Amino acid sequence: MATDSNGTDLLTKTRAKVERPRLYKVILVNDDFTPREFVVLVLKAEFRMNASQAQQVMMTAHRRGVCVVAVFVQDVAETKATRATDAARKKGYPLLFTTEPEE
Ligand code: TYC
Repeated sequence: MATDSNGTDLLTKTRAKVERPRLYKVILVNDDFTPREFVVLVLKAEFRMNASQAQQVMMTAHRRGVCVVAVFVQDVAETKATRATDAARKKGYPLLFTTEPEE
C-alpha cells in the first residue's frame, strides 16, 4: 500500500473542506432624534468611512429607513454594531445598528 510521510494511505487521503464563513450585514436604522452629524461621526469612527461615504450612508438611512453599512464575519459585525450603538447610548441618542445574515 502506498503511504505518505504520515503513514496515510494515498488512495484514501482526503482534504478538509474549507468553506467561506457566512457574512453578516451591519444595518443602520433611522430615527427622528439622533443628529445627522453624530451618525456621520459614528460611521467614520467605527466603520472607517470617509466623510462623503458616511454622509451618503446616513442620508440613505434617513430617507429610506435603513441602510446596509458593510458586511463582516458574524463576530466582527456584532461587535461593531454593539460598539456603534453603545456610543450613541452614552450620548443619550436612540441610534441603532443591527446585524443580519446575508442570503
Ligand atoms: N433622522 C435623523 C434626523 O433627522 C438623522 C438620522 C439619520 C438618524 C440616519 C439615524 O440612522 C439614522 N436628525
